[in-house]
Amino acid sequence: MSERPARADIGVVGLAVMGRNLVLNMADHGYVVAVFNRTIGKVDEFLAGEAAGTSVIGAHSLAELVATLKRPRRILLMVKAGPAVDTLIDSLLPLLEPDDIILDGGNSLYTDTIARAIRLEKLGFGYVGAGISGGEEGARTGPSIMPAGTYAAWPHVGPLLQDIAAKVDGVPCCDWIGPDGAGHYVKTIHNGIEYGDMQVLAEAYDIMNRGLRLPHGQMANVFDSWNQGPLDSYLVEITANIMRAVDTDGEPLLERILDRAGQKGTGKWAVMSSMEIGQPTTLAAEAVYARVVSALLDERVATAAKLTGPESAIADPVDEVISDLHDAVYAAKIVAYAQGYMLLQAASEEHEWNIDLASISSMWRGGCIIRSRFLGELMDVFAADPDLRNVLLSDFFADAIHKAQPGWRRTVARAIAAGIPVPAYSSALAFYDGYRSVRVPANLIQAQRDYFGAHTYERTDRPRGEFFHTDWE
Ligand code: NBP
Repeated sequence: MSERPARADIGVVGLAVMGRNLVLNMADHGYVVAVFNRTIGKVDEFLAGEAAGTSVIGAHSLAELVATLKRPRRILLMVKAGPAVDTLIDSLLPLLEPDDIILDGGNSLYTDTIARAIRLEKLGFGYVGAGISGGEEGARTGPSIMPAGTYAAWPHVGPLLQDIAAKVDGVPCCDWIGPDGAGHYVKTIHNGIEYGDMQVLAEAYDIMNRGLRLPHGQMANVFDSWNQGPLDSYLVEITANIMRAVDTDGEPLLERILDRAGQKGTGKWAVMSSMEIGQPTTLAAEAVYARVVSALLDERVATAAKLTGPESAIADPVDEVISDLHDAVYAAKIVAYAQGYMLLQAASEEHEWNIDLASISSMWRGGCIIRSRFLGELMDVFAADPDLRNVLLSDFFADAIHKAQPGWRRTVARAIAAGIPVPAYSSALAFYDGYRSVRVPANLIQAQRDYFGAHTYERTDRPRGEFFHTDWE
């Protein structure tokens, strides 16, 4: 391919599922996109296939890609997160000029993005770490995009990103989030919440399937009915569809799928960050651990023959169990978001990102995997009170969780009695009960720590900050 005039609006590097679909989305919106992929054959395949007849321009080298770009050059990396991003940055920098902008749309670890943004800004380039959610379909038709980094780059990349993003009530699910790694951090927390949402629905399926022995069509109807109310969301919608899907012999496909959940690490990153920052993101953690337990498939099968428990049957009337289950799902979901937003707030303060939670909620209303009616309500709550310290303290969600509480508790009790694990519902409830407790048994923990390690303790009858030690022996 010979050198071409600089007429491309943006360059995209990486033509796997996300890159290809984002490029087609950009082309649909009238942008001229130049593309490059490490395995060059994929460039030609793409141009001859899905991109045939579009304005997409192929490049067989990074130099050729750069030569096609209008200034300031904008290059979106859509490659596997990790060293590939640094390799590409190192290869691109000698080809670029100050004020050119590199965007990383992959699932990069936010601390990597912080380091890259600092490095590139020092060299005079713009760097944008943009979390993108919505999977293959979202990339093609409109994802949720969470960009952050060099603010001076925003006027050059914002209109394009907002054009290709999903829209809810005409508002793009994409807005500027803040400095350096804030966008990738927000995407990480999005994924932590997504893990929780998925686990909450998986537990509902387990209770209906193993506890109530409901046929799959009936379970699909339950999810459909939930999708008409406060649980209205993409994940509930696709769960109903999954319940209805059948294999070639007409039997439910779901039961043929190995119960061994995969993970690519973003849920784990959310939980690791919660540990580092000191926020109780317990539901996401339980969701990650539930996947880890699921992956111990061979061990579980061997253990099942040895360790006994109750018959996993729930004898209560089906309507009552389903109604309570709805409330457990709703309450656990509220806790999942409350915890996710607590972590966002704490990280925002620690990194001085100044993250706007109403804006984040707005961006998550469409395009992404956790899109839902619920996020519109969260947006309203934070728009009404930007200083709200916790989702649970808003009148709307406090009222909702109070109403859901009896059914939530009955669901946890039923599941425990039937030996069906409900780590999401029960850890959410444990958090709720702990978070609303004036006194928790940490006084004993402090006494034990002082006993064996002379770690000292504060007293209830003395000012905070005064420390005491007892000679316990
Ligand atoms: P993958 O994450 O599977 O990455 C494949 C792409 O990375 C290919 O273009 C590959 O080139 C390129 N690549 C690799 Br691998 N190593 C490279 C290197 N050293 N130098 C240059 N290119 C390299 O693609 P994806 O699923 O489209 O995801 C792209 C990014 O978006 C990832 O960070 C992912 O985590 C994120 N993301 C994915 C989804 C999703 O639903 N899949 C959703 C949201 C975000 P090759 O063709 O030569 O191997």
